[in-house]
Amino acid sequence: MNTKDYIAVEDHYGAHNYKPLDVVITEGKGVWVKDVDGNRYMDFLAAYSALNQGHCHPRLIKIMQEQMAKLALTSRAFRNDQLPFLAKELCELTGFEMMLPMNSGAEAVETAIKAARKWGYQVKGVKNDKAEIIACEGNFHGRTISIITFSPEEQYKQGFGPLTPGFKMIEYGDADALEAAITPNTVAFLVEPIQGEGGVIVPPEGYLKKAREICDRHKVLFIADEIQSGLGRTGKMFASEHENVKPDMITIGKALSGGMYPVSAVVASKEILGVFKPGDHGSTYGGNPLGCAVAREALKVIIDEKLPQRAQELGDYLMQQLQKIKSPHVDFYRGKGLWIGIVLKEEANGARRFCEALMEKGLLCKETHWNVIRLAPPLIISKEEIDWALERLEEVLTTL
Ligand code: IF1
Repeated sequence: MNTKDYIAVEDHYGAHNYKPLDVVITEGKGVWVKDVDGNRYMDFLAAYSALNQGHCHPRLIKIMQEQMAKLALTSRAFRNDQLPFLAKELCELTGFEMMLPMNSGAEAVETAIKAARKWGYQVKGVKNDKAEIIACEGNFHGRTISIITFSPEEQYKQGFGPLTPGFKMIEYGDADALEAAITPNTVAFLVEPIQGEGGVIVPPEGYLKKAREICDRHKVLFIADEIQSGLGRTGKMFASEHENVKPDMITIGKALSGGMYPVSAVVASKEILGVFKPGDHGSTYGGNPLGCAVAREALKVIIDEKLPQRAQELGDYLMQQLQKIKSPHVDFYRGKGLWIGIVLKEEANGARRFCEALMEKGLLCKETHWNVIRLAPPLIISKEEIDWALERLEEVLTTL
């Protein structure tokens, strides 16, 4: 079987809710992957930052193998001996008091929404069923019905109604809009410190700090969705740290398991996560010993290998080198750490064809929106590997 055959089978039996680049990957190690035809590529997307530790990190393989041979799942009907440690270590890392484990990112966001609403009724005193949550234009928080309710992308919600009441949208990066949108029923402001799907959008300096102050003044919870921006990607452990902002709640996912297995979590204070009583919320796999064991090791790898610091230094280097490329197609570059959007001019005719050309040269990345090439390599990447990628980027950006 070759690439064509695999694609034919998938297109026949698999639902067509994606249009991936036509590369069928069969092996991965570090920043490198191999396809079924034996071609080698550098992965410059890292599964949307789930692979900050790189493909198949040896420490994560080892812990997975050990733990799965010992105990993989108990459900939360019983306790297991890994969850206490992940809870403690994640709280110590983030400076929060409590965590609640789930699996996918969307589930963590749903959990945060439920916690915020219940907190609104029990602590803030909002009347039952009146809670409002404010989200931003350009956001991406997942695919559940409630979350797509406040998606800015028509396609994500078209045909999936009826949607969920209780959400409001405001402009991203505009703190005054936040203040204006708050009512006595507002329980939370949900925001990505840097928007991923939005096109790697870094908000104006001081925005998060101002939003934090506004939330404090109105007793509104500040929820940072760090599922993509967290765990080192932007040069800090969490992107909110760039403005010294401490959210009331953080959603974490993706790299929490280093690509091994879906593990997500919400961290917050006891006042907030304490609203959950036995039976209020849960998940069969959430908090399972395999997921907890791999998450514990994934966090240790991020710390031991100084991935935030690497993202900072190598991200600065990548940005500097990109700026030197004289391309007729590039409008500008934006981003933070090892998370960069190459914004193309309107005349460039979209980012997709650039991603296809880069793939031909052995570099895998993915467009976002129509005109942004997003770069987000594993954070374990070396400077030499970045130079290798830069050669391909320069070639494609100057000759296509
Ligand atoms: C797909 C995007 C990235 C996220 C933030 C929650 C979630 C995500 C900030 C939900 C997920 C993923 C989903 C994936 C593609 C990807 C994505 F382009 F769609 F927006 F990364 F930029 N919060 N983002 O970025 O987490 O439930 O997926 O585990 O194909 O939908 P999930």
